[in-house]
Amino acid sequence: MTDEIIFHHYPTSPFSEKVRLAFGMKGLKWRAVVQPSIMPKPHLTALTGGYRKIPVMQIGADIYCDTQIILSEIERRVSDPPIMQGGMGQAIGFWADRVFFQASVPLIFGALGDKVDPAFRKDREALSGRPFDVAQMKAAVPIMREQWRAHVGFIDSALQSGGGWIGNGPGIEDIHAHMNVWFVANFVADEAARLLPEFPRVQDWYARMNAIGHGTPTPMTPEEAVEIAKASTPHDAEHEDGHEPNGLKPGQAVTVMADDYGRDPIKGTLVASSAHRISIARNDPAVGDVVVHFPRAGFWVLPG
Ligand SMILES: N[C@@H](CCC(=O)N[C@@H](CS)C(=O)NCC(=O)O)C(=O)O
Repeated sequence: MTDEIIFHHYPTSPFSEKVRLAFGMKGLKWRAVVQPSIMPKPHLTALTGGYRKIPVMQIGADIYCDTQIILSEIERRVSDPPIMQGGMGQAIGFWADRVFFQASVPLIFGALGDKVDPAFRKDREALSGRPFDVAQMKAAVPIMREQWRAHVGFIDSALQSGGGWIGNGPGIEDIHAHMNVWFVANFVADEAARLLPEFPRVQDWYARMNAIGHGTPTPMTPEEAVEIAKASTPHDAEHEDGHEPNGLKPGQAVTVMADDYGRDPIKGTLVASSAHRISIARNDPAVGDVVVHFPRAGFWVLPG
């Protein structure tokens, strides 16, 4: 029961689509908790300690924030079939999540223009710390269209080496590369219809990726997810990393925050750390004792 994968997401979230595809590649059963796409998200932030982004994976009282750590945890728990065989899979995620994503966002919201809900705009201004300027995004569409095309061109080059997948088989490289194509194709289909036909190999790969599906989700309410955390005990044991560059040690109070947007600080006590992961313990009356796991790349860890 406590090993059940609980996935906090919403259907239109492109970052969630990465993980849903990983569930599909591994044929997994999972529980789907739909969270709001704007604040407040009281059940989610009680579990995470303030991290508000989507998706979040929960297994009992262990909470995994960010697709980087979620994908590696899925691979660690369910190794068959493997989806992380290539060495640079996670690094490709940085390309997809940052520079490629930054070309997709104005392409989408520039096209949607005034149809974007004012409450959503306000929320995204708070998330990014910048104005959600639809006119500016609209003006940027021609430039971003060229950028987006060039990034799809990278996918096409990767597919040229044969095999039909970016890495050795369907895997994490494909999952990361797929995200922005899916995002644009789902929100501004005419833009995808304009740009993708130049790349028939990408179109073919995109259709095969979509056919992988999402495994088998069954719904769960946010309230139920919180109750499961409360009734469970986190699994991670304390582990001191002798290579911590700044000497962080288990038992120390730390604050973890994303380095890009949604930089809400999450406070806790260090349980374990490595080059790839930091795990912090926290207690909240609503959820009891939980351990929250973050990646290291793309997150800052501050003492105190
Ligand atoms: N680095 C994060 C990025 C996640 C992210 O930006 N998610 C978007 C949704 S796809 C988000 O949280 N937007 C704000 C929100 O949904 O409240 C990851 O890889 O999980």
